[in-house]
Amino acid sequence: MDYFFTEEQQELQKLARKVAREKVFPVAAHYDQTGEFPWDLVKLFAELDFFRLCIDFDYGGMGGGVTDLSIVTEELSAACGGIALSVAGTMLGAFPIILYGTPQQKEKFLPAIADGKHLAGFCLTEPEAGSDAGNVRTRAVKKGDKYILNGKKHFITNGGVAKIYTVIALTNPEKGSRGASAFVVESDSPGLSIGKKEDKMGIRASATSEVIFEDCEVPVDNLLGREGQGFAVAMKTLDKSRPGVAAQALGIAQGAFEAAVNYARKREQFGQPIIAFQAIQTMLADMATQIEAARALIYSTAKMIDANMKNFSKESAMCKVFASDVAMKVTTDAVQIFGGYGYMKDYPAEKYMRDAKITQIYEGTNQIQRNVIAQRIIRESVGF
Ligand code: COS
Repeated sequence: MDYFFTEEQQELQKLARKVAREKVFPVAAHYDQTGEFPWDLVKLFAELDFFRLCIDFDYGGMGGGVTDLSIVTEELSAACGGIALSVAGTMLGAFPIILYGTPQQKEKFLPAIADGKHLAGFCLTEPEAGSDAGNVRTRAVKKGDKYILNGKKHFITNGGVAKIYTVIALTNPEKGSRGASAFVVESDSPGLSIGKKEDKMGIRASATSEVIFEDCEVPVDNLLGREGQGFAVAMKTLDKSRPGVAAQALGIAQGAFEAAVNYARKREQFGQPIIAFQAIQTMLADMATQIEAARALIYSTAKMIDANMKNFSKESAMCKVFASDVAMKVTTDAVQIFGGYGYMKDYPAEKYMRDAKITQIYEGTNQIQRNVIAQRIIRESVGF
């Protein structure tokens, strides 16, 4: 199907697809097994300008938007959802600066992110604040020209490999989520340390760690937006990043689908390739249809976001929920088509299935996404 990408976007898609096939897929199993961080590929993605896509021209970027990021994320995820996250996770960490930074803050932090020299991470989640994001406990107390941060963030994508963290902390705990504020915290700030690195089911090439603040000193100039605006910063960031998670899920589904088609062509049973059997054909037809429906939702939403649509919480949540559920179903069916081989690590199918699972969970579980969608429906519904 044609999603009316610009010429530049079509070129970007071609480039990302070539890199995914030639450079990412051949090493995907290695990074999955070792859990090492793919620094060599990060360097390559930087050279290919993937980190510049969503950043303004003024700050070393290419002035693109969610569509461009989704194109690259989809293509890279078809080869490895974990490796793709080095770019998408950095954009999640950078969105608060892009959305709320002053020109001075953007000038200070964005060019190095655009160059791919500094990765970024978004620090919202805490042990007691997962779905209930308003329940963060990390404190930020203003002392002279610094804020002093204390608390622990966990499950942080790019934790331990990022140089720039955008952090949500309470400046006024009595006000709950209305007392939260957002900060840019550099990894070498006094009092910042990296805790446990998680050993995960999937997306194992992506670093996920605790980020700990113990009397961590942050210059007052690093406050993003106003004091008390932190929850809004977090929610607006997630609205913008969730189509990217959907694109990751879409890529994972596409990769699993293509692997299943190839396998079904080659695998012979009862004297013929299993793709000749209607039972397999029906599964493949359903997989392809679901993938295309997810793609249509993601790229139409991405276009609306890039056209400066005012509020897109609902559409963004719809992309995430739909594409990640599709990814789970498609990758599970891909394992089924591979049969016993699908369960073995010698073939790529089981990795796609493991990688798909997180897309139903992170950046807001699919249960939370449905709440977001329902709240919007209730607010918007006018009846006949
Ligand atoms: N944009 C701007 N502001 C928003 C917003 C959005 N998309 N969503 C909510 N807000 C504002 C509300 O308007 C409200 O403002 P006021 O206090 O001024 O009225 C405030 O934020 C609180 O909103 P609400 O009462 O809806 O918040 P809840 O505590 O009920 O939580 C959910 C809302 C569940 C949607 C939110 O906590 C969430 O998204 N949770 C999932 C978090 C997540 O994705 N975690 C993954 C980790 S990040 S990788």
